[in-house]
This record gives sequence, C-alpha cells and structure tokens, in this order.
Amino acid sequence: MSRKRGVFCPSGRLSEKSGSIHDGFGNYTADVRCSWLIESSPETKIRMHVEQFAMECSWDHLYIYDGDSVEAPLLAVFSGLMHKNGYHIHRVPEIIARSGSALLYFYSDVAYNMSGFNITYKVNACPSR
Ligand SMILES: [Ca+2]
Repeated sequence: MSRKRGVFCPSGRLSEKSGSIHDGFGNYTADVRCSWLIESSPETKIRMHVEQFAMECSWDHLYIYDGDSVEAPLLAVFSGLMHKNGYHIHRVPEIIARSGSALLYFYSDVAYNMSGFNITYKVNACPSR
C-alpha cells in the first residue's frame, strides 16, 4: 500500500529534552484524532512554540493539556490560520506546561483539510520569543 498524501498521523510519546511535533507530511487527513505526549520529570517546564499552523477554522482543532490526559488543565485550543509560508499573525503565544508533561490532541472533522501544524518544544529552556 502506498502512503497517500496526508494519511500519516504519527501519534506517540516524546521523552527527549527538545523536539517537534507535526501532523505528518502534506495536508492532514479529514476525520483523524491523534495525540502526542511529551514526558519530562515533575516540576519541569515544557515550553512549546507554534512554528507552522494552518487548520480549517472552527472545525479542526489542536488542544494542549498541562498533564498526561485530557482530564488535565487545558492550556490552549488552536484552530484556523496562524503560520503558513510567509503569513503569520502578529503574535503567537508561547505555551508553557508546568506539570512535567504535556498532551497534544489533534482533531479534524469529516470534511476539508489543510497543511496542519508544526510545534517545537524544549524542556527547562529560557523563553526564546
Ligand atoms: Ca476539517
């Protein structure tokens, strides 16, 4: 079976001190739910930056929780267009999880897709933007 554009959705766990999370290559697929867990030690800060972000506004979302489940406090919900090619909104907030882990949950509805997202993170780094 050949890999279709956008079908790849690599849910997983990340335990490195820095890295990036993205929805896969090309456009994401309609009707997907993916989750990624960044795991660090308790009391560490995980700083996340939005590098690329383009999703169908108000239908496809990325949720970021300060913890290891969707029961944890919700830090951010993103949708729509923030960063794509030369376009970017005036200011994209830095997201900081303080619990030692962060859960990213990506949801897309049954119709229409866009290029998706790329978020980088660092554990216990200084603010960079
Ligand atoms: Ca959609």
